[in-house]
Amino acid sequence: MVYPLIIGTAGHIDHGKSVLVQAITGQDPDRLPEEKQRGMTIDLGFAFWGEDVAFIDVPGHERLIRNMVAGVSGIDLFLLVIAADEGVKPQTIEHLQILQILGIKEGVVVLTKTDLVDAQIIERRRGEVERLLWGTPLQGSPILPVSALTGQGLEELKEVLRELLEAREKVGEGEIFRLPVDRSFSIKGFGTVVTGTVISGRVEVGEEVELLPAKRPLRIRGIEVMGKPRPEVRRGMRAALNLRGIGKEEIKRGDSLATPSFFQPTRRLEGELSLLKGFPGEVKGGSWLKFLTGTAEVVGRVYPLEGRPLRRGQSGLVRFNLEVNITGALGDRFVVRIPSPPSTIGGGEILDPYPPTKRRGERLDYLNALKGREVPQVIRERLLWRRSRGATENELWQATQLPWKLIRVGLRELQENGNLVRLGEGSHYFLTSSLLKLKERIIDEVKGFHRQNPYRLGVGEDELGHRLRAHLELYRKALQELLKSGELSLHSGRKLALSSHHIPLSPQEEQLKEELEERFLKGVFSPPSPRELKRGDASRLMGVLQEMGALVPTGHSLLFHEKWVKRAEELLREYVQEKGEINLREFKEILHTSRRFALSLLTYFDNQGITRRVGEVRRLR
Ligand SMILES: Nc1nc2c(ncn2[C@@H]2O[C@H](COP(=O)(O)OP(=O)(O)OP(=O)(O)O)[C@@H](O)[C@H]2O)c(=O)[nH]1
Ligand SMILES: [Mg+2]
Repeated sequence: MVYPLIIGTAGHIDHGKSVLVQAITGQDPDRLPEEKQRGMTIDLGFAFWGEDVAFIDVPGHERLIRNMVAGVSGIDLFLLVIAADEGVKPQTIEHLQILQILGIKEGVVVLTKTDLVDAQIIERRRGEVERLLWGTPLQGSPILPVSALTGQGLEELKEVLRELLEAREKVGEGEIFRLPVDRSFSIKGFGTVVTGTVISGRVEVGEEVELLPAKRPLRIRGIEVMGKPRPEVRRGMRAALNLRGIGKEEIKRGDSLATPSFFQPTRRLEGELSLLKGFPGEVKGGSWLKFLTGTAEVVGRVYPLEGRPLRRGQSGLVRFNLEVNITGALGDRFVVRIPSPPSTIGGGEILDPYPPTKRRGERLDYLNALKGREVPQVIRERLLWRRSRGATENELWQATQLPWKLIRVGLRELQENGNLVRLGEGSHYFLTSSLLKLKERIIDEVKGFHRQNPYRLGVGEDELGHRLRAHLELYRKALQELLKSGELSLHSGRKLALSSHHIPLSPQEEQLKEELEERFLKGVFSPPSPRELKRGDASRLMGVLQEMGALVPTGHSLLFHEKWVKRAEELLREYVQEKGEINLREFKEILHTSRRFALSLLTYFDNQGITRRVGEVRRLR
């Protein structure tokens, strides 16, 4: 089958678009009774031309621009219709601008109703149209005189359209399925049907899709393309999808169907806005606008990001804060309009559909990288912003919406240049500079800790990690490097200290400390009472001994030397392994000590998870 293509009409009201579509296809695109009665198009009309071409017919009325934009988003060729008797009119110009903004460059201009004018006028109109197109990407498009009434010129027009269709390149599919809905209706005994043009990816009958921005899962019951049932539909095709489990009023123009869980609903987005040359005003921070993308139209405020208002003919990076959620992706085109006088003032391309809440200067580098599709630069900027939190390949893909393959290539390039570190079984990426920064921050924090706690050995590893809020993998990597290089040391109790750090003790204090330790060593399982010792310097030095792990606080405000705690544990284990359990009296007897000391140690072992208390006895865990 030839690749299906879509031709969209454009042009001023009553200039003969619908009649021309009917003359070409034999089908009347005006389907609503009201349209037939009033002789004007209100909503989008559709007609098939042979096996593989569809026409989307749009209304020309200035108040129906929204429908026009919805119709021509996703078309392959335009058919700009200008009545030869009237010539170029306001919506001729506006529709032309919208085609330009949406990036639709290929198509045909038809001078229609030629039966109403003489040859001289036709030539004058041709000159007018050439001037209109001059300097736009549409310059050089064929201009064909036709009369839908007499059929004059119709064959030539069809011929030119066929040639253009054949020359169209088949575009790549893209990874993610997306279809902006342009119509929703229900058919008796069939359920809800929506129509639209697939703008990326593909989908099959039976597949699950997600309704956006509602984020509701739906299943595809049936697919029709060009009026015929088909098992699947791909990018570029117009399709009617029969959906399971939803009423027609729950899905409307402006919604999208997509591969589940890739897109997020968003009301804040950033992109590049270009203003038309004819726009007399300026766009300042906070200006209200109508924002049209795909088949959606919403109201919102715009904020230029480069610190100056935008004027006619200018382009700049902007943020939109919309009133309601929409679905947007990198590369989606949008049109902006103002309500009074109602007119299109410009448009552009969405770059980041999910910017952070705050507008920061550093965002510009990121947006510019996205604009140029400089993949490694985009990844770098993104990771720079993520800092020590890093990102996975998947997160980068969803956040930037660049093709998966390009992200992979970009990551590899950055890694080969030494700009990236890949951690956690290779799934998490960080900038090398983030690792260096984190190492500096760790050193600073440890230094600060020493300054504030001179008599402590160091800061707890987990406590510091928590405070720094770094990704665990990166934190581990940073510590590992700092310990390896000898800048940091790890002490008992997983305490981190500068290797150069030592607790500042005078020779007298040092001696007193040794004496204290000696007393605890000599005490064995009957250590001295800390309360008695806690006088003057002794109290601080006992703190130092605890800090160093020499003294262990057990239960009931007692301290034992670390050596004897270990020994007590050994004796306890031996006993319990033989007897199955131990009670306080038995433990006291093995240790040759008092009830109070034995109980303190048992409580400690309970708390350490070594023993478990069962009634009057302890067992090993
Ligand atoms: N004489 C003559 N009249 C035509 C020709 N084509 C269209 N008309 C008439 O022009 C009027 C408008 O035609 P439509 O095709 O409905 O115009 P349209 O551009 O679709 O209008 P909207 O959809 O409302 O924007 C109708 O009364 C047609 O009969 C033509 O080639 N010759
Ligand atoms: Mg019409």
